[in-house]
Amino acid sequence: MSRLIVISNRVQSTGGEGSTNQGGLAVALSAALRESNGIWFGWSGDEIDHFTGHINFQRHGGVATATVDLEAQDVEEYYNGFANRTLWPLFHYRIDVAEFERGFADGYERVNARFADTVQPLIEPDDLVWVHDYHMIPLGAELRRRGVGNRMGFFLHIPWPPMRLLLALPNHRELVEAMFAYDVIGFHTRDWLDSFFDYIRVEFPEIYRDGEDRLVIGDRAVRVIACPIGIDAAAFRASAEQPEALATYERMRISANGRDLIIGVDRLDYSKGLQERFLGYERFLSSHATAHGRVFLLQIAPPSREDVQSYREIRSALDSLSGRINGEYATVEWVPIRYVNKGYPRDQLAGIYRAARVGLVTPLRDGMNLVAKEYVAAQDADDPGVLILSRFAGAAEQMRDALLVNPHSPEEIADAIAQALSMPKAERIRRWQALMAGVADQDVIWWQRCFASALSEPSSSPATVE
Ligand code: ADQ
Repeated sequence: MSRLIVISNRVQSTGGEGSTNQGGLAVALSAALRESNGIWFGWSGDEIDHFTGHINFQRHGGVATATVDLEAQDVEEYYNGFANRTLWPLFHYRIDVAEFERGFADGYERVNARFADTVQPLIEPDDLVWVHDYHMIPLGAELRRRGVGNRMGFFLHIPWPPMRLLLALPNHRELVEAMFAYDVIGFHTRDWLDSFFDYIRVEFPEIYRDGEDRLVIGDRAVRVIACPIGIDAAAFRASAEQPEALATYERMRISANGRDLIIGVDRLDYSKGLQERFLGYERFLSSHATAHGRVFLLQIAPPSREDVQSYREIRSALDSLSGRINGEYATVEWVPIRYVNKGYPRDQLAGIYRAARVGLVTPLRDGMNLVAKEYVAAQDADDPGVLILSRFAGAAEQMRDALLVNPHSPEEIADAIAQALSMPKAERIRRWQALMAGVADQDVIWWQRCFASALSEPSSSPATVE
């Protein structure tokens, strides 16, 4: 079995066996890394005065990690800049908040070159290299320039934008050309994959598409696959029945005091559609007076990326919107929105999901959205809640038995909330069983195998990118 080298912006907590705060991605990659005796490489999250390329090796829960520190200017231009102020908004269809600064693009290139210089000596001839996400798109090409001939794959965790949006990026061709250095490119959904092929057809007409999933570029082939990420379904389901989750569930039930709980859990990000969600809920309150005092929305949204202006703006917009709705509808004994700006440990989160009659997951765009899957996995099989899911989340491609809504439409959100709250138990159970079967079947280990098997199948001779 070949050794796996995983490269991502941040190395996630690889915990120990049974660590309950590990995300699904960390679980799947840690398992594969442990099995193959591999290494997970990335930025430490720390800053240093001058970049040295010094690698800090550690071992957590049997997984070897290798991290480097970056200079403040690198963090500003590469991470806060090109990754989070240019690519993230553009790839989430938010060209209005995307910023196109040459300094950001330069910093992005510089940091990818630094990562390549640093990680290259760790790569041995038979290793499989798996690069993750939009922070690292050009890394594969940088490694090829340094003579790395290994099988290399790239997985994008966020949407791939429609061609016409991508054209707004000044260096779009360079960015996409760099992707041809990989042997396998993975997206979550057919939708993102189709947008990628559309772009290639128009911008690189000389590239031949061989069948469904191969691009022939000169003397080599790149496989392009849709491989949707899942959660660690069995573990999440089990954690919803552990004492910590059950205690949280009980606390939620007592605090709900017979009212129906609608739950939202998201990083505080403009792509998650939080304002639209609050407006949809407000529409529900304005058109369903009988629900007043009988239902409440708990929105858990820990702030993220607060160094970026657009994130500070969304936070303050949500503060005032939740205040306005509560001001209008609250009574002395009922608050319609409980808005909490902090994160919770996963087992407590599982208990909160389980206590919720409705899971409201309404991003405007999302590569996948794991909260939708976690909500389903945490439910009580005999009395499950109802998932309301945005059509524009990658997860909607698999989760057809959710109530699918257009997150821009307050009426659709309001109608779906009303439908969910009055749904007969038999229908709730039928929908949940279908959703749970998919979540359990295509879990995060399935996803890891789906990508890793494409990566380990030789399909072309190693490339050298000039
Ligand atoms: P994210 O944008 O971070 O991920 P998502 O898929 O929803 O979005 O995952 C969020 C994770 O963070 C979930 O596991 C959730 O439980 C956790 N989380 C969120 N809020 C939390 C809170 N308040 N407390 C504790 N935990 C919280 C990116 C892409 C997604 C894609 C994933 C994986 O944007 O589209 O699904 O990568 O590929």
